[in-house]
Amino acid sequence: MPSADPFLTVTDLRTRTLTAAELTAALPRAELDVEAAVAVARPLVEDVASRGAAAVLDASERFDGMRPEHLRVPPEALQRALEELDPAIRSALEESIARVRRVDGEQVRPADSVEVVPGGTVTQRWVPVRRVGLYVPGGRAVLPSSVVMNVVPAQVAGVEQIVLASPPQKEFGGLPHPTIMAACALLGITEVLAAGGAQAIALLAHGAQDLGDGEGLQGVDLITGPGNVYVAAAKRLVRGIVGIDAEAGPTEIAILADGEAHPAYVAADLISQAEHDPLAASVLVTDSPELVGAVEVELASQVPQALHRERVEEALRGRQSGVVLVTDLEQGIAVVDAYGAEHLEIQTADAAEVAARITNAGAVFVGAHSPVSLGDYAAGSNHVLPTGGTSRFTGGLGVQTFLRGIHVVHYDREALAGARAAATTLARAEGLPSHGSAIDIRFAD
Ligand code: HSO
Ligand code: ZN
Repeated sequence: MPSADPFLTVTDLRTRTLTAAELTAALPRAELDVEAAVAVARPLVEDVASRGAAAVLDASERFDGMRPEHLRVPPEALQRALEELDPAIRSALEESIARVRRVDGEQVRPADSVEVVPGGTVTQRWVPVRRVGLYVPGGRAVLPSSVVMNVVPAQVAGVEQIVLASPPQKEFGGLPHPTIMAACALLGITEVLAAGGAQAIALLAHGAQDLGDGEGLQGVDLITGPGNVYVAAAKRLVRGIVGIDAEAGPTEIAILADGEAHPAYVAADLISQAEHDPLAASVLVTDSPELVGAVEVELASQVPQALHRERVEEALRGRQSGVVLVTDLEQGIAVVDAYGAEHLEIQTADAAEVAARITNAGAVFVGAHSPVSLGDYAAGSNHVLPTGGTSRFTGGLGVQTFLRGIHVVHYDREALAGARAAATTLARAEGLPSHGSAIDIRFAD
């Protein structure tokens, strides 16, 4: 029996034939107004660019309610945090690190050389970004697992210098949360900043002449990591000066399920991501009205038991969450592809075959025993993933985020002779004859 006041609003697409664009518009999704946040973040970012540490401290006073004594976290504080870390949490972090390293270790790409013609080769070299800034939020929840997910791929890629920024916490004397600091120490990260929000992103991008301890901070080349809408706005503002990974929005889970799915699992997984944020999206796509009823029954019993039940309920009842009823799995695949979820679970018969057909998702979790929370902590996959439908054009964080491909071109004279006609003809066609001359001159004698 479905509950009298269902958590999830149903969008019934069973009788409708929609174009891809109409489909996207029909799906539940929150609008994240990054542009509005840009207006707030811009003066902050500009202030940090011109006044450095003083501007970060002023912003910290406004937003964190304190001026941290050390913007650069002293190494002893990191070490102490590790010594004081609960041993169970330490070994869980170690397990998580080992699994992500195991996966990422396979993703380092060797240089590959192609002999295009005899004597003419193009080699693709993969070169790590030299200095990166990783942002780890410290707002509603403290997520040491996000330290792991940012740091491990950067280290595996061979990044030389990693700076991590996380907001100062009033109750911990203006330092980042001890578990965040302990995770940094565990991973060998020594450059940690007690800075959060837009000001942290600006500080990472622009650096500072003097961080308040008589020493400067060098700006980074690339900034990665999740954060709230102001962090996303600041990333948008510094993009171009530095690289960024993506603008993260509230977390999302979509579940494509058929009548064989376990309603208790489906409900638990929808709740698990709703636990992050009242704006989190939990979307169930199914061809089974019976499953919808059974999931509602489960939600009615599981939601009241959740520690963060109010937040969960707000997320589930929000317009960004809901059920999409489809005619069959074929339409279901079209729906989840149009949605492009950050996390997509496939809980159907032949889940692996269905999963293989998905083209838009941050990460896909296949079958009854691969819940999203496994991926959040201990699958070996990364949990910093594209949100808001941006999986259409980008993937999650990984080793490749921290590598740049450089083409190295090496032709000898005979090989150049073979390419001469094509190159000079195109140069003439483009009205750029000097391009052609730069080739012809090599055959002048
Ligand atoms: N599900 C979040 C990541 C996370 N969950 C961290 C728990 N801790 C976004 O993928
Ligand atoms: Zn999560």
